[in-house]
Amino acid sequence: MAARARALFGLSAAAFLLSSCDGLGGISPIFPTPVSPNGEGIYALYVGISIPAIIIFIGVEVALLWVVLRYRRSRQPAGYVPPQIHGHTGLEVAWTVAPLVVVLVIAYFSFVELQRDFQPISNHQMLVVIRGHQFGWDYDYGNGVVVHQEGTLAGDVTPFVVPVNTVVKLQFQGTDVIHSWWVPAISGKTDAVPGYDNFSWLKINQVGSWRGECAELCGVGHGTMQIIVQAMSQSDYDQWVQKQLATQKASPSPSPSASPG
Ligand SMILES: [Cu+2]
Repeated sequence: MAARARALFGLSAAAFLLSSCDGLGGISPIFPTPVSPNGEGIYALYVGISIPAIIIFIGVEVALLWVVLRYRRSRQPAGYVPPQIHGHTGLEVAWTVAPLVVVLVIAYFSFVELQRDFQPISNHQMLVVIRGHQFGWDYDYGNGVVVHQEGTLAGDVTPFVVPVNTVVKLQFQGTDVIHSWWVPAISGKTDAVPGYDNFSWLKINQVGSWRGECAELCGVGHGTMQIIVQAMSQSDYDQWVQKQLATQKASPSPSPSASPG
């Protein structure tokens, strides 16, 4: 009976996990296909760490089970004492150095990736200032276009539009509390902190839309802070800019420096 209940629970948990893959507004629990060089770098790093980690985990667990079963007390003569290795210098050095090497290799590749992804780059073709607020994101293109986006769970949020094949420098600011901008297919989590600017960048080589969300608990509306990044061809993007300029001129929105409401 207990086994059946467990099986049922396992099945429903699996069904929930699979059904939530493309749920409204959420991001997939499965790694998306990266579409920006930094997203690709993060994915490669993740795979490069995970595969050796899984191999080491399986190796340790198999060795442990083998020792526990093969050398269990009931199979040894009464009063048996196994060979003692306490104080064995060679072994002590080996099992100190081996994990140290593993951790240093992970640290090195992680550090290189972080340096690549979160620098204020200077070879960009476009700069967008992304401001996190309670609860949504503003995208300031610096040419008069400011996309003011309010978070919602009732459908899709206003997308952050970029042209394809363009290096876009991203400058992050927080207008009230700390938020974190995260689109897994494109970049790592970047905190939007009041009074301190963080930087990242993106370069998307295909037309499409990718989802993300705020990754820093920032208040009651945190769950509504969805992100949609939409990459357009350069000509579509230029048209989009003209349309934004026209509508913003028709109904001027409050300047981004206005006090948060
Ligand atoms: Cu937030």
